[in-house]
Amino acid sequence: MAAMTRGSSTLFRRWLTQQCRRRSAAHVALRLLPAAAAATATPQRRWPVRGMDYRASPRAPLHASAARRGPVVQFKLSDIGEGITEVTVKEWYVKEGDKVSQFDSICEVQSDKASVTITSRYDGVIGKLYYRADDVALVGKPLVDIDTEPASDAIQEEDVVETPAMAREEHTHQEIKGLKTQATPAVRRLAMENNIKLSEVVGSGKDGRILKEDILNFLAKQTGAILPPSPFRETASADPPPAARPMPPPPPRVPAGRDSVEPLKGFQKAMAKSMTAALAIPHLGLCDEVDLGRLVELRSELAPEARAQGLKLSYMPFFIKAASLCLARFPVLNASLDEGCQNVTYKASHNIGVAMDTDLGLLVPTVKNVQRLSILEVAWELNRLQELGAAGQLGTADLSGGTFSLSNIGSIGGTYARPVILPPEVAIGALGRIQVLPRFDASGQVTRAHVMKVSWSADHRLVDGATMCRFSNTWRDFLQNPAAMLLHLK
Ligand code: CAO
Repeated sequence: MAAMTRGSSTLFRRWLTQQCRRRSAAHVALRLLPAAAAATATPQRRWPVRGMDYRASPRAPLHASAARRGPVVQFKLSDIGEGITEVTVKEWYVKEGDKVSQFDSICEVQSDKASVTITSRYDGVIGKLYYRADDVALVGKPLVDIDTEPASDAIQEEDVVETPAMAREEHTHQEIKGLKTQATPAVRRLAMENNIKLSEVVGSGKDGRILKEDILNFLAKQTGAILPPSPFRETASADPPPAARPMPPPPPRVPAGRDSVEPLKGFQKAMAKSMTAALAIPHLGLCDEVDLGRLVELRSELAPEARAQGLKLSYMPFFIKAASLCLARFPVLNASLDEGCQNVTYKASHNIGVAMDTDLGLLVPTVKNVQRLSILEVAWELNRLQELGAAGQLGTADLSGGTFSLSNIGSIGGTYARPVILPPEVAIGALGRIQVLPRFDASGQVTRAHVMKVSWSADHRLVDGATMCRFSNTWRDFLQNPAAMLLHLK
């Protein structure tokens, strides 16, 4: 345990977070944290029906203390901007009768552009929840009632505070017993789910900020949790062959013998919209294969060093950096075309979108300004985006501004793909699975090669096949001889 690397601690954190999030975590807490269990295992968690005044229901005694409180504030979902008129309520962090303080997370909502945490502006007790999880909430309509404490600020008509996922670090805080305790909504939610008082946790972040790690360490100390086996340790000694990720089969959603109709929501709706727009682009396709033998060797040399720094170094950072070096030579692939096909904008930044398979569906967060980043910096950024993606916390800042995209379908197992361009970008590459295959070397001998197929799509209104092919050749050459990239790094 003492020798635990930051890498394995990241995995541990992820594992422990998942454990905490799962409904069965109530049982873990039940066994190890009796107080927490009492709160989480209460079987009466019934959601109010939309439009129904719950205080008129038999559960009204929950609010018996309301008479001693200040007025009831009706939070309305305020304008989130970007023309968003509706959002999906992904998760409630509170239930009726819960006490909340200012800046406590109320719920997570998801538009077709980003996930947003709604936080409280008042101290008080949660009254009516107007939606269930997964309902569509409308901008300008009530979201939740709060029976405020008399000292709370003046009541306003429209009073939802929304915090874009990426702005959380800077803007969220919580007052506890006169001390300013800083923590992100996700951290406070984790604490809340496990009945941990933030005031009892020592923050190891900047200015005493409480990090997720602090909560998990606190929880681990209380529960005596044992570190799960670390995949990093398992593969550390061997030369790890790149392996496809095991994916659990999706849960069956259609009851046998009956069709079911569901509205498209959130990111799925966004995918439908952007892919329909992509149909207007005449796609040019080009495929090639890359022998990644040297890169496989180089990565296995560098991975332990990266791991020691708490970083997972996959092949992606090399693919991304090589693409950026090529975009510098072929700027037309890092451009966009206006609607009337009158003007081309050549983008200064190489913001490389990475197709990511998440529980929320396909997301394409972008690694920004790759032209200025080292391979290690790209890896850090990718690790950060993957962690946010896994936690369903990618915000607008990370999901917008892409200028070129890569889709590593090979990490799941595909060989070829026909990637669809994400407008307003003009090109995308899909990377297949690295396979060990026989190939001839320069002297005609059959050798064991690490072959990856790459499939490019480009907007044929702007990019011709010859340019796409030259770009692909250059990218391939960088990856077949990764040391050559050194010459171009700043
Ligand atoms: N061939 C073989 N193995 C590969 C591989 C490939 N092309 N790409 C990655 N791997 C290996 C990695 O090296 C890693 O193995 P180790 O643990 O031994 O290092 C393992 O697969 C898992 O990698 P990863 O997926 O965690 O990390 P990554 O940086 O390679 O990829 C990401 C990140 C976000 C691209 C990937 O997780 C993902 O989501 N891929 C799916 C993309 C997708 O859905 N595309 C379709 C879009 S169109 O609908």
